[in-house]
Amino acid sequence: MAPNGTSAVGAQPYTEEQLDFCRRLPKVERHAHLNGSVRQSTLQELYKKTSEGTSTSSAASVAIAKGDTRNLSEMFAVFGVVHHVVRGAELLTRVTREVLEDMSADGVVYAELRTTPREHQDVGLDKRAYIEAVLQGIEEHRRLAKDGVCIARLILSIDRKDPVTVAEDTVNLAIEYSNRGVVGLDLCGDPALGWGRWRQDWEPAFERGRKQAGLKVTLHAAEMAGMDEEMADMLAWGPDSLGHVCFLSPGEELRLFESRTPVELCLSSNVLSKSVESYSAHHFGRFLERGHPLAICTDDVLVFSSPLSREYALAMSTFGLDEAKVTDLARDAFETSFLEKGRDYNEVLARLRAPS
Ligand code: 6MZ
Repeated sequence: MAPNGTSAVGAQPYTEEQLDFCRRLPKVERHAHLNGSVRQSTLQELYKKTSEGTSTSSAASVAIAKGDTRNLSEMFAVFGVVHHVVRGAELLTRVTREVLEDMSADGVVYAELRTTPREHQDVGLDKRAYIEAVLQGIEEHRRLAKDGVCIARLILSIDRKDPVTVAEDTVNLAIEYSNRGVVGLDLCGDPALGWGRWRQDWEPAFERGRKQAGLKVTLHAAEMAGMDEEMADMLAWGPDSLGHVCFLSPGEELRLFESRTPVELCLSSNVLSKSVESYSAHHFGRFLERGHPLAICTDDVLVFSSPLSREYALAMSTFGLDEAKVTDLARDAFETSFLEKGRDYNEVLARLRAPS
């Protein structure tokens, strides 16, 4: 047995018992993109109503399974399919509520949803109304949930492909909504389109959000090879959390370990988008062995068809974790979260600590 309850087991399919245990385990989701987490049946339903006719092939094409030849950059096209039909306040509220219902049914007790505020000009929705609609979905879920609430907070994403003016707008909105459910800022999007802009564009924007409103900052980092310089700059600045970190040189990985910056690790997303060769080769193993603060996350459940319980079960079987270790992982994930101290925090903590 290696430290922390791991063992050098290769990728094994999880058992029904493991999956069942992981479903019942109260969990925390820290990295879920709203439009990447839309319910598949809702997407199909919305496509049936479009002028493209009754074909649902566009909706079906968003799912990436084993053997899919699309690489990470090609994969980003799937979000356009979702953005094409999830338009207007009513739909944004509905999909947010459904995402939280699905998470709650999967045993998620706290979620940080992230989304990129967009204008939907065709239906007269501006970015402020976009955020309001998503917050409304969170509120509706809380009010209507029959089988347990998934408490949620919002993180506003800045897409790497957008000009810095868009980033500044997003920071302004995050500051404005910082006492109404927005807890942080994120840097996301296709890394191939927007790397090399950290110091000039992104760092000043995130710094302002942090200084003016105490917003937390999470960054998609090292999602493709050759991003060492950006990673070094990010670490020197000191984000609150980092997502993916698939392509770290040994030196950067060591610096990350030393910084103790929490990481959000998305096993299926990384394997299916071919950033990582296999589950057993996933850097999760090294981070776990090191005792580094981490949260297992889904990224885009619509695209990778793997809810959080399944991600836990995959980690459990691949890395030989026992139930006690997996329970610790779920609790430790909460330690890395952006949820402010208070009533919700205490409620989540109590649910995570309740005997299963
Ligand atoms: C980087 C990702 C991502 O914002 O419209 N997104 N960015 N890496 C990933 N890993 C595969 N998965 C999703 O959700 C969709 C947006 O999230 C980002 C992309 O910018 C995508 O357009 P929202 O709710």
